[in-house]
Amino acid sequence: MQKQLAACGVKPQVVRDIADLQPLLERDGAAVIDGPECGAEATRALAQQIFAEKTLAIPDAARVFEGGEFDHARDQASVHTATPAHTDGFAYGDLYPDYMLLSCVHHCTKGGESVLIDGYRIEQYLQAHADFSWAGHALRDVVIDQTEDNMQTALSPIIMHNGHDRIMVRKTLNQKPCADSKDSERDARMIALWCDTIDAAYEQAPRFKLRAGQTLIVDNYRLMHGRDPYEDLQRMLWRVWVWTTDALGVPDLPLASDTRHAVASTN
Ligand SMILES: O=C(O)CCC(=O)C(=O)O
Ligand SMILES: [Fe+2]
Repeated sequence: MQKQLAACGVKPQVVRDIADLQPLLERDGAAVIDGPECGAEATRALAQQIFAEKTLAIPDAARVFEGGEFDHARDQASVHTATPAHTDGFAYGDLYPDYMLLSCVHHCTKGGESVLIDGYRIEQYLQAHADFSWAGHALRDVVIDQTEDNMQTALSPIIMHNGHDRIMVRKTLNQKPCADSKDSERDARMIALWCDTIDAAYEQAPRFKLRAGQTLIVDNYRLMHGRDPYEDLQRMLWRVWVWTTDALGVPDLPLASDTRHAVASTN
């Protein structure tokens, strides 16, 4: 099973031509483009070019250094520890963005490598496992509480269907059984298996360094991303979230590429 776990890590291919991205996004769930400018507006423009008529929303970019500049959970980010694999934008509840871009303005020479984990393969791994199969099969059925503190409510299964062709997986900071769960111990075990398997896959996954001038494009419905610790505080990226026609929906809220507008009281 170790081999199957290692196979959950994704090392994206690097290309120079926008036209090469779409097939790679479909195959691997991610790709890196080298060449286009990496500023805030340039990265939004790149996203618009990639997703073209499928684009529904591309909010302003967010500066990323030690967590997103305006993320509410930024106090939990540290350059000294790894950022574990996660889904972006879950503060928007079930309407999290289906794609995200990270464009690197300044990379660090030591550490800071990126990691991508394929959520579809994590599900398959759990389903195929003699002891964990029950959890692998429960992921699409059991409604849990995936609400980030003070943010948009999300009472939904860890793995969902978007209603047309896309499967959505999610790893948030604080997935827990619903208050009215019929078997909260079982639900907690399922959640722990999901999170622990992702963390174990993270340990074994291939690393890649996002270098200045490179932009990573991630299918945020399929892959979870994280990065290793680093020291150089000048490391800086722009993050751009994208909602396309493949998304479950676009939040009826002001949007940004961070969580500043996802606070529940704005409902
Ligand atoms: O620092 C990184 O490479 C990724 C940070 C991250 O997870 C994000 O900005 O969404
Ligand atoms: Fe992230």
